[in-house]
Amino acid sequence: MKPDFSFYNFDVLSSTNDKAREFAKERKANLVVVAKKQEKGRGRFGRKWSSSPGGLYMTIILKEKGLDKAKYLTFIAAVSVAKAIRKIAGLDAKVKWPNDILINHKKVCGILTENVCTNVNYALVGIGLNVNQKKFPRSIMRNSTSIMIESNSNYDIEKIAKTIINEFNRLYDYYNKKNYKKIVDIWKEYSHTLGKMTKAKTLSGNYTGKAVDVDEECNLILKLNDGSIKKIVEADIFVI
Ligand code: BT5
Repeated sequence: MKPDFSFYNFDVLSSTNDKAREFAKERKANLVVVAKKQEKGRGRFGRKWSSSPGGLYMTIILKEKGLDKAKYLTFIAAVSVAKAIRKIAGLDAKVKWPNDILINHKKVCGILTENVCTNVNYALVGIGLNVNQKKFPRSIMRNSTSIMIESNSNYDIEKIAKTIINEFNRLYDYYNKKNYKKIVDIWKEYSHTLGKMTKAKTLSGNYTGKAVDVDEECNLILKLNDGSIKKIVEADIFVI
């Protein structure tokens, strides 16, 4: 059965993922925490997420199927955002492995999925989407964009949030039914990455090759220049 998500709205939070963690510890799930701005928005590996007013900052709290399954939630969230952008703004949004959404090769959204482990496990799916911002801090200006910048119009952030959650709910059905292959297949339809020459920066070194596939465990498969195949589990990637 599809969950009925309820929204909890805040003007300012340190991070919607932190507030969601508090709710999860109180055993609350199927909630969406939304803030108009964040004071300490974060990305993967403790990086900063620029969270000025005009963006959408939200975290979905879900009961987890297993800690190794959270990556499918990241994929579902990414596709939901891409679909919502296409529907509302008519822009060609694409998903970049593993957790970004791009418009015209620039980052419009990032996703941060975290876990809360008690005797019931929860997943916190954090989504940061640039909606009505007109500019960004200098350090990220070159590679960032917003729906406003790309379309020259302002959008109703609440409506976008609801559209994303509707799309998410539809895809979440596959997750509930453990149809993980379907999730990966749908993600591939929106992929910016596949078929492109790509550099992957991992903790164990850098690899350059053609992105030939994403496997059923959400790993990126690169065909390196020497013809060998390299499975990338976690990395930052750059299309070259
Ligand atoms: C991400 O990390 O892309 C995940 C971002 C998740 C943010 C949401 S907002 C709601 C929830 N609450 C939180 O505290 N977090 C989540 P990563 O792949 O590590 O990318 C981070 C990098 O993206 C930064 O180092 C910058 O280069 C860039 N960046 C930062 N802010 C950005 C923005 N607003 N738009 C585009 N790029 C940005």
